[in-house]
Amino acid sequence: MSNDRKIHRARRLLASARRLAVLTGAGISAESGVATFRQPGGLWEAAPADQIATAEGFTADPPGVWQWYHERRREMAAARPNAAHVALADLERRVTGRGGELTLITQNVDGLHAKAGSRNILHVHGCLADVRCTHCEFRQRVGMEPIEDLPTCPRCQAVLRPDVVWFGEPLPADAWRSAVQACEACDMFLTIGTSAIVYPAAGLIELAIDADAKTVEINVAPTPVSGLVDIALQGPAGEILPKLLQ
Ligand code: BV8
Ligand code: ZN
Repeated sequence: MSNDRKIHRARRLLASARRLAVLTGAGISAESGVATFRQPGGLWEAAPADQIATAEGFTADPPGVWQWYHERRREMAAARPNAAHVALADLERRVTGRGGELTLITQNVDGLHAKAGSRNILHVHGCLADVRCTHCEFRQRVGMEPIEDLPTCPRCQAVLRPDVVWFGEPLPADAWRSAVQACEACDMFLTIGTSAIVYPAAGLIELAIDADAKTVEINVAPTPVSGLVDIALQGPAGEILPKLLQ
């Protein structure tokens, strides 16, 4: 079936969906100039994830890991939501306006969904606008503006870390529980701009399929779930999502 026919089908499904769950990954921010992880030239090429995005990597070299995150925070501070983020915020208003609900589950830590006006957002991998203490309960929203190279806790002087989920770390319990509930109850599920290989987030797609929801993927390339979803739309999210709302 041609992409246009698929878009037409997905648009019709969206028009009648009442309980929507949406999972987004780095791809939805690509058109805002925020680097993705696993594409050629992506973030993981320069700095392998298992050295950078792990608690062990951070403990071994806090300044080095902070350096990498300062660079990403600078990129995110300059980034603006693109048409895909805006379309999702628009979709949330339409669905809630007709008495339905939309839960936006994001693996992204760039804060662009909130900037675009989305409200019901679950940051299952945390957010780079937040830091937390490596020793006590202190945490703070510092935004994306530059902070000290090696920030320390005002309470206990221990080094602060980005409040994001690293490999081998559990996801924030409340956000994860709400994400699972939303996917188990949804009648329609969209997976947008994610390579669908990082668990447990990628497992949400199978939850939605098992809940008999209508499932749609938007990605520029095939992923492990492209053959499992009802409709796999190939193309940039910034182009495809607005078409689904026309
Ligand atoms: C946990 C930190 C246990 C924040 C990240 C072996 C097998 C299976 C699993 C594992 C395994 N070994 C280890 C694991 C578990 C591991 C895992 O899944 N590893 C994978 C790599 C195999 N998971 C974990 O460790 C998780 N924790 O399991 O804890 C536990 C439980 C209880 C108690 C204690 C411990 C933690 C996972 C979170 C790790 N943190 N990031 C940050 O720095 O950003 S992961 C990182 O990958 C980001 O968070 C990112 O969100 C996530 C997923 O990547 P994507 O968002 O999908 O981005 P990617 O570049 O991969 O893909 C972009 C996509 O967009 C592509 O498909 C591309 O085609 C598309 N695209 C590009 N442009 C566009 C587009 N699409 C549309 N439009 C465009 N314009
Ligand atoms: Zn502290």
